[in-house]
Amino acid sequence: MKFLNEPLTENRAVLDWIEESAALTAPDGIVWITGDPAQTEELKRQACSTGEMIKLNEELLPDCYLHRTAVNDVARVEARTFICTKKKEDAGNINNWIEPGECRERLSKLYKNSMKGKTMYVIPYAMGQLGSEFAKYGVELTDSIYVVLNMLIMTRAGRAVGPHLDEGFIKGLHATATLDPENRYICHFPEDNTIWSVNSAYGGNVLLGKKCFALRIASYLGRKEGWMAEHMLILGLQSPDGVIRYVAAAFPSACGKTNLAMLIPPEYYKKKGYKIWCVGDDIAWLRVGRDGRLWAVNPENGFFGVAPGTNEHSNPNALAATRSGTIFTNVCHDLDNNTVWWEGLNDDPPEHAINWKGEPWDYRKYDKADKINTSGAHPNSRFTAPAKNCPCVSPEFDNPDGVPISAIIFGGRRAKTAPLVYQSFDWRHGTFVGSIMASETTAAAAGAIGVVRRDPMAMRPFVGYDMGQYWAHWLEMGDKIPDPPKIFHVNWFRTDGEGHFIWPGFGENMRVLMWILDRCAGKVDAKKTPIGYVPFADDINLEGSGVSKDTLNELLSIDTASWKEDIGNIRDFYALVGDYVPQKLREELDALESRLG
Ligand code: OXD
Ligand code: MN
Repeated sequence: MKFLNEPLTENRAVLDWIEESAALTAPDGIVWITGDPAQTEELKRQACSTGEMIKLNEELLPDCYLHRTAVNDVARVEARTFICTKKKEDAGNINNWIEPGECRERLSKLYKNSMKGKTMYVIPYAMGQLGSEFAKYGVELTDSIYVVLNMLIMTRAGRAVGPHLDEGFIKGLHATATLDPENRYICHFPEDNTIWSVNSAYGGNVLLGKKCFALRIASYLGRKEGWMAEHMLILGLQSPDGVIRYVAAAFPSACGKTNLAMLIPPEYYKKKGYKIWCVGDDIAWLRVGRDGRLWAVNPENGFFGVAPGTNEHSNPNALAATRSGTIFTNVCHDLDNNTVWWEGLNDDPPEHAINWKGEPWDYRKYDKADKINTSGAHPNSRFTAPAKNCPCVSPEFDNPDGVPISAIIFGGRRAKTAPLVYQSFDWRHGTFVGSIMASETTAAAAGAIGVVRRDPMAMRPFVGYDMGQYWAHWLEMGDKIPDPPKIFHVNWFRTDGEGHFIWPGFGENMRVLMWILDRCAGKVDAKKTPIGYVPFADDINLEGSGVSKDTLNELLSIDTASWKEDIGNIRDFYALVGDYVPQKLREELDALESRLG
């Protein structure tokens, strides 16, 4: 094997697999990623010398870089994402499936000699704190320096991981190949702890520790081993007495997960001494703790956040996290001061700039109706920032035991159906509430407005096996947690007759978190309704919010007609999920229908 530096393990399984992958892809040499600063600096230098990355203004954005992906390769591609279990029914009706043997044969042709003239990088990495009961290990092979540098931010990678590979590891093979979108594949072999990704260089498809491992493969392992991998943020809410209570929350994309995770309390609460700590913004791994509660870690080490819309008002903590040591992808390059810009950063777009496609950009030609072609930054442009940069990163961030979860929150974007907040009756009903989660398309997106997309637990694109069996796993976990979190549902997106949002959102969402935690502590009563427990309006503090009691009453009202309409849509979705939908959830659906009358 053409190792250009010392391997970080002598583990035969690791070395044999690298050898086999190198025989297929034929790189000129193989480099182990150590995480040593000298190696990282040399890789950055190389990437800048080839134009793969652009070094930004060292004074204004120290150690920050800009990268552009191919214009046809700017987002996760669900249609090209596959779960390759031996039996199709184990992947389920929601996932795309290819038989593993056929998949390997098809992809081997694409991998063949694809690294000729290139270096193969071997990235040993951990998801979770090294040595923690939660931690799992992986090795990603890639021909992209951009991937290496992102993985060094997003995971705990390098030398220290070597000895842990003996505990087992997930194999990830990524080749950039020709970036042919017709032959782009993101394939998971959960029965074989393997991920194959080819013909993409976009983060969500190629940073294999993230969605591929920490959600798809991990959800499969979690079911086998009795824990959970979820698409959830984790935050801690500290009261003036110093006590911190934690919640985990799952929302579909574009529903403000990163913003909630880094929320700044409204003045009213800040003055009293309340504070929010961010443990994670995207993924939670959850286990039953020795004390009978559910405990969570964020297996990642950085944030891969959407840049557009991030600003001093919407999320000052995320913005602060991107001011050093960050890789920007597909944002706008401000040539006057060699910094970056994106739509929604401020009202001051750069005069001389290069857009996300690498072309000269004139902000005067921006057309909201044609964002992709006229914006400076791609709507899905990203920052990859170290978690430690975030001013509100939790002191428990590195705690190998994680944090105890008091509440699980599901949420979606619903104009009418869901009230601002409600609580499920119990874990089983809460699992039902998660299974019927949905979001409506908005006027901003192409296509019809108000179309409901079911996105159970925000995991539709991320469950590595059958959705019905995933719900069954949720129910089984409920039986295993002696002191389970309470389960809630929130909706920040309710609108009035003219389609305007009636809840201010952002920091004001703290008021809803306070009610949720009061419910968990048994401090407030609630109104029992057909859908769950809804707050009494007096129990949500509106001081300084600008929201009137009448508006709050409207936010908390239940639109029975739209709920009844929803029942049919849920039945259709359950039919699509198929035979493994647990009987208990079907009963919950019938019970909801009969309570609605
Ligand atoms: C996502 C992401 O697509 O976190 O959910 O990038
Ligand atoms: Mn996500």
